[in-house]
Amino acid sequence: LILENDLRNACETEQLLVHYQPVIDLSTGRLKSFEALVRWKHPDLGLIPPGDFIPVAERSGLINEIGTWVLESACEQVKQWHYLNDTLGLAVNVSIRQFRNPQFPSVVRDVLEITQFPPHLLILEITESMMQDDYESVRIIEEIRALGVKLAIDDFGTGYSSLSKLGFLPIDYLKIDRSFTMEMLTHPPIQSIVQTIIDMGRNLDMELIAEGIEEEGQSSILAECGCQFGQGYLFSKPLPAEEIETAYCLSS
Ligand code: G
Ligand code: G
Ligand code: MN
Ligand code: NA
Repeated sequence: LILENDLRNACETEQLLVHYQPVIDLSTGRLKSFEALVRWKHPDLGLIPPGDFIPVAERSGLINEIGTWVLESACEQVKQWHYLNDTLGLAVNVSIRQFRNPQFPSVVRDVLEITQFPPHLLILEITESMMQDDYESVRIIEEIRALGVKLAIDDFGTGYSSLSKLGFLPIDYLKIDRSFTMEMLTHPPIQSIVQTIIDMGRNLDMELIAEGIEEEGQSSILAECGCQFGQGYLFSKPLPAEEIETAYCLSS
């Protein structure tokens, strides 16, 4: 059982760290970007996955502090890697409580300024349920876009939202949820749905990223269907920065 106080202590004693999962161009095999994924290195329990503590962070409001820390750490890290590859993008997950914080656009602006991270290489991942077309959401999205930062819809196809919102909100990337990737080879109707998501995204000038690619066959069929980018264990699991540097020759 994870308690708010343990998590607060983890933030203060620097027990959080960021792992990075590469995103690959499926047609060329080129490295496009990294997704930052937070972990908690607990002194007794070992590495705790975000699914076990992000909900606690959301309930307690600590997610604002944790989210800002992840954003700044990851921008700082990838900025270092830009000395060797200055086209590398960075995707950071944003939870609803961060996104709905009226201060959020200025937090992002401050982090970009402090780290000197190029805004057009930063992708903020939100989920379908956060895409509301109320005045406040539209304002936040427009302020973020005005900074030059990109937006992605994470886990696309699994949440509850009406498709019409995609036509009103300026979104750059759709991330196809890994449940589709995993079943598309064995269930023909799932492959049809994936093709439809890809076609819709492309018709709306969005770029597609498939998640959870574990097999070569999934990668090639996604590329054939017109999905440009992908991530998953076939390429790499999320790794600590030092291991990324070795695997992708990013240490100077
Ligand atoms: O890496 P892993 O599969 O355990 O991640 C599980 C989930 O935790 C992911 O779906 C991701 O959305 C979420 N997550 C990972 N890192 C962060 C983060 O820095 N902030 C938020 N809000 N969610 C994260
Ligand atoms: O919700 P979000 O897409 O941010 O979650 C990403 C999560 O998916 C991470 O926790 C990561 O560890 C996990 N993940 C990444 N690639 C794969 C994969 O190929 N297979 C499985 N099962 N999980 C993956
Ligand atoms: Mn994500
Ligand atoms: Na996802």
